Amino acid sequence: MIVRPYGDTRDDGMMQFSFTLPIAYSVKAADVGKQFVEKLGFRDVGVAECKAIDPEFTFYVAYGRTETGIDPDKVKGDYLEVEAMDYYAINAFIKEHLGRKLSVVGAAIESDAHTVGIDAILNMKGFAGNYGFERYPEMEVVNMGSQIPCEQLLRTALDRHADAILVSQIVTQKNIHVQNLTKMIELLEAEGVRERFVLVVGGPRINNAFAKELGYDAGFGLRTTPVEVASFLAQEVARRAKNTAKAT
Ligand code: B12
Repeated sequence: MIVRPYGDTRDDGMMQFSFTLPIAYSVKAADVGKQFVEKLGFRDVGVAECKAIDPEFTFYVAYGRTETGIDPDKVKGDYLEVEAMDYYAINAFIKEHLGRKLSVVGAAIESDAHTVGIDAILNMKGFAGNYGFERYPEMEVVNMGSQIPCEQLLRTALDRHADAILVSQIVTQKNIHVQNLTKMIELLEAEGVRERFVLVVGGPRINNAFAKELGYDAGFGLRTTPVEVASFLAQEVARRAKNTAKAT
């Protein structure tokens, strides 16, 4: 079924925009913004806000109508599909299927100094009303913080016999995250230990398809909660343990 943006009534196609143009505010600034949105193909355009934010920049809030719709069922992608479990179910699952603690080492790697994302997943207090991994009795967690060289992260993961390595990348300017994330993969491969770990990356501009492309096992984006990541890890580590047991 095709759906369209909803403003006031179903299928009215109304959308709101906010953007900045590098022009000084003047009497014609509102028209410049309006015509810009019309050029994008929107009808019934209105400019609700038009303000100088600097002598050479004008900020806009505008709205407009589109005829374009989308069929959500036709959207295909590489999404991470994991059975959702809660905190209690995850701990019980690890106990039953692994019979030992699930060990995790995480860090924001290389130049990235942002700790809040990785803390949201690992710290006891967690994120959005969701306990972080340190609170899980069936998990063993090392949170190394930020600006951790890949070599140091790998060394710790090997020393701790970790099941999973969690990498955070927040800064994406000039594709620095691609360089850092590729470095981690290349290091794991060069050391011959890539298959030893479930390798996960997260950050506001990460998604599962992108993570897979780079050679990671899973990727998590904006507003990820610890329980989503823990559900994936518990199931994936248990699946690998079962395969190893079968093979031996
Ligand atoms: C706080 C902050 C800082 C603090 C960080 C302090 C700290 N101890 O972390 C300081 C001041 C140090 C900082 C510095 C810089 N920052 Co800064 N910072 C922010 C800010 C305001 C908030 C980030 C944050 O804490 N978000 C809250 C957390 C909970 O969200 P999150 O990080 O997205 O994490 C969630 C998910 O992404 C995911 N996730 C994240 N990591 C992981 C890992 C795993 C394994 C998993 C599963 C999930 C996961 O789960 C988390 C919970 O849902 C953002 C803007 C913003 N509003 O987002 C800019 C922002 C991230 N910073 C930015 C920049 C550019 C910088 C600097 C380069 C600025 C400069 N020129 O010096 C430096 C970089 C320094 C460096 N070497 O990295 C840009 C990045 C732009 C880009 N695309 O590259 C942003 C977006 C601001 C902006 N709009 O320009 N920053």
